[in-house]
Amino acid sequence: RHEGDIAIPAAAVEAVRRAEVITVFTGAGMSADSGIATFRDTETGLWARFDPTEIATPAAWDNDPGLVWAWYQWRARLVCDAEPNAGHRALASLERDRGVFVVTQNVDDLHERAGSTAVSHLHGSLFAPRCSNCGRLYQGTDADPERAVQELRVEPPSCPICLSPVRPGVVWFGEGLPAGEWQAAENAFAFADVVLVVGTSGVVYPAAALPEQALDRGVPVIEFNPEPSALSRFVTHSVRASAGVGLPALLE
Ligand code: BJW
Ligand code: ZN
Repeated sequence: RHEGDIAIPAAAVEAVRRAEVITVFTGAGMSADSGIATFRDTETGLWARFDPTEIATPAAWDNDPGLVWAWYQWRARLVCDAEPNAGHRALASLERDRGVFVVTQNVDDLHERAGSTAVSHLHGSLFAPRCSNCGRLYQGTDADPERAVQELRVEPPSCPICLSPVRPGVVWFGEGLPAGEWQAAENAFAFADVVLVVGTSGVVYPAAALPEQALDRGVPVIEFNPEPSALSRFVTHSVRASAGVGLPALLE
């Protein structure tokens, strides 16, 4: 085997080969091999300046919208400058060959840029800001990522209809998940014959309940994560590999 001799359990390979419906659940670790930092192990760069689990909250937005807006602008810029990795590409080619549904907690667009088309974004998107008051999607182009990188605060743009500040189109703690995306995810898990869990700590609910429900139905769940996660004790197979190595090894 190539890909650095990652050992994929034969039963896992067989479960994927036999499955009619394949559902994939991804978290921040999916994009780590693209150079995008994860949430809960962030020692480096600008991430060290803010705790993402504190800034990704409605309270942070209420207290300091300029800081929160700049932070998301900065992250959007990092994603634009990044490329999908071999793991994203393996999932896209699996969709072309076999069909697969990706349920992602990620707010980046790397699955789509790798070629996946069936993707549900449970926690929203960096690229769909909307009015904080009336909810209207913001189409403006006055985003100035360079400024966000240089300055700590950038005044968010105003809604052209109600003049309220435009907010990032992501789901913060205490907020509900987008209903349509959640419904699609529940269906994808309800019909799955096999589930791949990639690069998530499995601590954020209700998302983390989806693989648990599949396990309760007796569906094999295969985890790809270089470190143990909250889900590791329950999954059927744990592959201790990064997404960019483990997924191509599974699907080669
Ligand atoms: C690699 C790798 C490599 C590294 N390859 N892997 C039940 C019990 C307790 C609390 C709750 C509950 N139900 C709901 C809650 C509250 C809350 C919650 O879950 N809290 C817990 C933390 C305790 N949930 C919510 O508030 C949710 N809403 C909700 O429940 O609404 C209903 C409601 C409303 C009102 C009142 C009550 C209920 C909303 C959750 C929104 C989460 N939002 C964020 C931010 C999004 C915007 C942004 O990006 O800024 O979503 S938080 C953050 O965590 C982000 C992520 O999507 C999410 C999950 O993180 P993820 O992806 O798992 O990343 P990490 O960093 O944690 O893990 C990375 C993993 O990758 C690690 O395991 C690494 O080892 C691994 N890795 N390199 C593969 N190369
Ligand atoms: Zn508005």
